[in-house]
Amino acid sequence: MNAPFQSTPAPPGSDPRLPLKLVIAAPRGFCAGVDRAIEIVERALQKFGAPVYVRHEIVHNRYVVDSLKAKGAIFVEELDEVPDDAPVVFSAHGVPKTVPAEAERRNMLYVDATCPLVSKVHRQAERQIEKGQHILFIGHAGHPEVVGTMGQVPAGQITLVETVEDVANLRFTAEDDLSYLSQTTLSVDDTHDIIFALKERFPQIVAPKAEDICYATSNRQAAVKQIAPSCDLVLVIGAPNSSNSLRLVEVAERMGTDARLIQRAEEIDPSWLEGIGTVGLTAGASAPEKLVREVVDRLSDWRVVEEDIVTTAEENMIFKLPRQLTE
Ligand code: 0O3
Ligand code: SF4
Repeated sequence: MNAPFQSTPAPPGSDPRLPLKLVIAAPRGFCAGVDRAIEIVERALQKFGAPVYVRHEIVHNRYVVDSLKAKGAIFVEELDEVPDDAPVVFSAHGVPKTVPAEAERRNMLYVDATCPLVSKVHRQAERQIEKGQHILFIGHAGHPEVVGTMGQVPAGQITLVETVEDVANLRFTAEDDLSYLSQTTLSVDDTHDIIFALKERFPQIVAPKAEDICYATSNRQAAVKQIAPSCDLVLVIGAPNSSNSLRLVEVAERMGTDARLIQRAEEIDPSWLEGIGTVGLTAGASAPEKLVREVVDRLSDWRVVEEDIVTTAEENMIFKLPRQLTE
């Protein structure tokens, strides 16, 4: 005898009749530095053939890394994992000076995919040291960009500052020659607070020529600020080790809106949508647009999604590729 037909109950939070407003932030996702870094690996694969080694994740995104692995890239953390005769690309986050120095000593073929906006901070650090200033560097300890930028100058001439509290504990005086710089992917608001505290304690401190937090970081944060108040939940596509993506979650939470960092659509639990009418969606600078569409599709499996794109800035930045790969 056939079992009586039973329909599977819809998961909590899903109701195919209920509309879900989806507010998609713009700008979101890839920035010019990430586009360039990925293209560098792809062109290096075409020019030199596989395998091409990449020191550190080219950008902090598993989907991007896996796609490049499938084309023949091999990801390692340190240069000593790369054979002398294999080409190697340095990640978009930048490297300390010791890394290209070692590559040159070993006569290696290397391509530097450091974002030009990170390199600009590197050059500023060198100039500040030449002027005899001690650098107070605002950033997150252990992040590869911080390791890279701090590694542009002699160890005793740069001090990491992570919080406003750190400023109070610095052992410098109002007579010391000081300047500051920052990581490019920080919270705009937190960094302003730290800079305010630095200027209060050290009125003589020299500021960088232009703000180090990059256009992509600040545009993505401003877009989340704009959409978060009208959302019940904000989804941020990005990796747990992606500084700029983590900052987007913080921005939404500070606006009083629940926010979740997800790497892929499959991580979304339909129960998150229970009682929710509006979801905000954005993506960190290292998250491909394909993953945004994947999220829209998954939400559409459960609810009637009405998309609304909110644009707070236009971006048209493009960075040149290294000459090694265009000649
Ligand atoms: O620096 P962050 O962890 O945000 O790096 P991502 O996620 O790879 O994004 C690209 C940003 C970058 C390469 C440094 O500015
Ligand atoms: Fe460059 Fe900014 Fe993108 Fe970092 S987030 S890679 S600094 S453009």
